[in-house]
Amino acid sequence: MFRSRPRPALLATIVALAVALAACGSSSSSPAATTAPTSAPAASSAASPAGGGGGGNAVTIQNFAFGPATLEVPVGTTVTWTNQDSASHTVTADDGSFDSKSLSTGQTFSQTFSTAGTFTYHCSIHSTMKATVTVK
Ligand SMILES: [Cu+2]
Repeated sequence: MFRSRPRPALLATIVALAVALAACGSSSSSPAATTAPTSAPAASSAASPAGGGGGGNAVTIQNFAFGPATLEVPVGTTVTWTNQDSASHTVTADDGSFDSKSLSTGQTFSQTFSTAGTFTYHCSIHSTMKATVTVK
């Protein structure tokens, strides 16, 4: 009669553990199945120039640098620069063919490239800021 006492407690522990494991297993498997199909194709749009009007013609000025530092666009593309720094910057062609003048935070500058070639540009305020637009 002494030995029958521990059994119900042990059984209750095992049942509780089994329920916890079962709940854990079923809740983690169902969300994984629903997220799988749609995630892959959306990520590439920011980097690729495909489409001609959307993602491949923007340059961000941030942390005293142009990003991307090398941008390749088709002839006829209008490239837009956006200054996201708290400091002012310029977008100035090395050959003087375009110049944004000083852009303060949040301001944009657009330049249409109608001839093929490699166009190097810089910030006239910070001489270390250099970048390239390749038009082809
Ligand atoms: Cu600058």
